[in-house]
Amino acid sequence: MKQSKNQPTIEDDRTGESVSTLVRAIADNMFYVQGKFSGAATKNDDYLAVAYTVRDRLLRRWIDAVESYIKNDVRVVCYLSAEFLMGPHLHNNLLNLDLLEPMREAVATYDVKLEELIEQEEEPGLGNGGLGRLAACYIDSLATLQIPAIGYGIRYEYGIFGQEIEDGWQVEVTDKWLRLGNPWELHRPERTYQVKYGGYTETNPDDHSVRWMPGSVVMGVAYDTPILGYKVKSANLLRLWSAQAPESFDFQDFNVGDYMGAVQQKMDSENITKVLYPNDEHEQGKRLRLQQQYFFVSCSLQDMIFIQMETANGSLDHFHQRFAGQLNDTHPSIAIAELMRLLMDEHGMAWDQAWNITRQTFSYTNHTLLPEALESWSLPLFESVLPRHLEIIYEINRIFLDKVQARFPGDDGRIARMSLIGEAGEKSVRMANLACVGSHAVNGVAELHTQLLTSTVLRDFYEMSPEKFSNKTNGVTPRRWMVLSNPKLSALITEKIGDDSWITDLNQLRKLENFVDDAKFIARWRQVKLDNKQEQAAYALEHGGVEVNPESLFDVQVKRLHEYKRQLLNVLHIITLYNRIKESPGIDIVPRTFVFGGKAAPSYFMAKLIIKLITSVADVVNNDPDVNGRLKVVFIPNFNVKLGHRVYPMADLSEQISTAGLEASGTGNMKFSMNGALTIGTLDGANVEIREEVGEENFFLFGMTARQVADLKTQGYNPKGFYDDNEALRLVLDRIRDGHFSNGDCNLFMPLVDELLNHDQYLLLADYQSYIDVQDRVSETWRDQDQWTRMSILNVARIGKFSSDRAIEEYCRDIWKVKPVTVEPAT
Ligand code: 26Q
Repeated sequence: MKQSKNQPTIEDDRTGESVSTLVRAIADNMFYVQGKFSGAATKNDDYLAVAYTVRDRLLRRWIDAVESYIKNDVRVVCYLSAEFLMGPHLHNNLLNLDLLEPMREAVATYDVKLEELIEQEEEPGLGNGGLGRLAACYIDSLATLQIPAIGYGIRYEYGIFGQEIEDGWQVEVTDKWLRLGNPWELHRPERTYQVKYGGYTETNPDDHSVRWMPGSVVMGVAYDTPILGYKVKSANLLRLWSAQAPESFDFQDFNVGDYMGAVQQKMDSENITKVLYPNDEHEQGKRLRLQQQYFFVSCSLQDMIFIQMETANGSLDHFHQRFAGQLNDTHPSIAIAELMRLLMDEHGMAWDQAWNITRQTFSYTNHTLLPEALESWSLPLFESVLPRHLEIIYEINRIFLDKVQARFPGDDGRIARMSLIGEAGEKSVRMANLACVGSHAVNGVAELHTQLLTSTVLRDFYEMSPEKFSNKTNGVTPRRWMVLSNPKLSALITEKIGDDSWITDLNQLRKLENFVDDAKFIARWRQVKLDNKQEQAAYALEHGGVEVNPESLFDVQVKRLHEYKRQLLNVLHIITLYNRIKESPGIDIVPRTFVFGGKAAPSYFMAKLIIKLITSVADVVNNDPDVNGRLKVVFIPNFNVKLGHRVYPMADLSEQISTAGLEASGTGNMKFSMNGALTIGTLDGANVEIREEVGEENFFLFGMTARQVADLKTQGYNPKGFYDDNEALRLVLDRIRDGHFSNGDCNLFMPLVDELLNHDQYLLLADYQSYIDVQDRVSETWRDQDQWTRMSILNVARIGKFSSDRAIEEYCRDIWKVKPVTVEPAT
């Protein structure tokens, strides 16, 4: 950073913040926080100085908000989630503070481009994908809607791994996101709690109270990140817990004489928050994962109890009126047993009162349908980590099963299915059952998902208490996923609608329908998309060495790699087109650029092999002279929030092609649509509702329905039959098997071909022809650019429902029973 010329020109009349104060503040932070003169600063120093300048401005609002919440004695939403995939903060905070332009000018006086500083920020990858990103969108909407809320989670030292591609294979590198410092968080050593593990319990024979004698203790310390709403005075809190060894605790109480053992224990305890588990479906229970879950839940509940005691004269009687605790999947569901334990064992409350408070506090969101993905813990493992909680769970179970027995006498099958303890095979603790029993509300994340939940995996619980169940279709924040990542489209929308109120009232996008036949508007809309594509084409060339044609149809699939998401079906289509070209090189074909992105869980062999197939097909297709650039295949390494900002705005076609009935909701589908991409998709998850909203004529539907999938499976599915009967499909699979994409190596992709021909669990072959037919219709539609653009405009105009603001309003109204609180700036 050079010396500032310090010649500010504008005074920002909206915020009252002048450019000259910003310039001054940046210099102060550079000197007093970084300990540098601007002349000696690195780019990261520049970024940090600006970030601290922004943080100072958010702290003010944050303090005002906290004061105002305490004064108003309001109910606070506590969103408990093992993952928060926040994405970079700087750009978002500048947008929310309405400081983008003044800051751009301020850093320009130092000869620095704001975009470079925004790019410099390394994102906190504290989540795997959909579920973690949903938590981040919800935190954004809670703040914007001025709902008092705390996001409670884990401050992983290493977030989701970085993905590199070597020789076409995924290689994982550790994500040391804290390496260069994190200016957005505040360390709160005064907010530290003890978390116990293992050991045994003792019951006092006189009063039956229970004492837990732990085998080890870990300290949890809070790190707070203020979360601003969009152009509002309030701010909320993301409080993440980091594990610390207790100071010399081990020496005195447990390990007298065993110095090495004590040091080992210290290292073990600090391991608890070391790393995020990189799989996005439940993997057979690992001890450390259970320790992580319990760790952040215990810290969070102790924190809530502390807050309540402070503000309610030491009484916990109204705890549930003070807090609404949302369980983001079963990962935090041990909270139900932990709150019982804290209220009874540590605060002397009787069972019935503690149970009433617990049930009225919690509600549970389910994010999956795969029965094998429902979380359960082996009983011996669970008991060795949480012996007291197991006792409490047994007691909850005993009382609960008595009720089931009374409602459905003699229905032993039902009782076995609903038990919190699984008895089939190895005994286990079933977390979804615990979450249902211990919550007053349970929800799915899309209409279809909720229907399937209540009719399959949670059916017994639904029949027992139907009033608890509801649907809350997911949503995403238009601040990050439109305004911040697609400024050109946003500016055009604001100009047409007449103001920017759509940013917090997304249904106003409907007004765009008035211009859908306006030729000038259509041309401008198309030009915005083309500009976005051009920018990304330049980026792809620079970073991936691939030359792509911005005029081609950008066909994009970005999401975690999973067989059920069917990236492989997309590849089958690419090879089908390739085969058509090889068959007759002169064929008239719509030029397409296929873009893939997504990480595979490191232990998921098939998913990694699919990545290798994509990159191998890319090598062949991109370099074949017959293809002559008409098809391009690009795999973007390390897809994350930051890359999402680039990818969604450039897409023409959004691939949402999971086997019907398996994708709970999807949220990428919403981001694409908001940015004017058309969807090719199955009737799965939120696709169903997106199609309903945008109109079936503006959505490319293909494939079997969830019902047809279930029926075909019960009839007995024979994938070979589809192979035998379909020549084009046969040619595609033969080309893969014969080593066409692996330099003649016939073994490399054999596991994929074998799976498709012999099992095809996700019914790719059954949906193949329908997919190809609709892809052909996509190409035909593309040839009429005006028609395509009209469909694109209508997608955006009708996507309002999928704002996370709508989703959060529904949670507030139906589940949390909370209302906004307007924050008055303190005087
Ligand atoms: C559990 C136990 C042990 C290790 C890992 C896990 C684990 C971690 C992450 C299990 C599941 C996840 C993440 C699941 C997820 O992201 N689900 C997605 O949630 C989105 C938001 O609701 C939906 O849109 C997607 O459809 C759903 O797949």
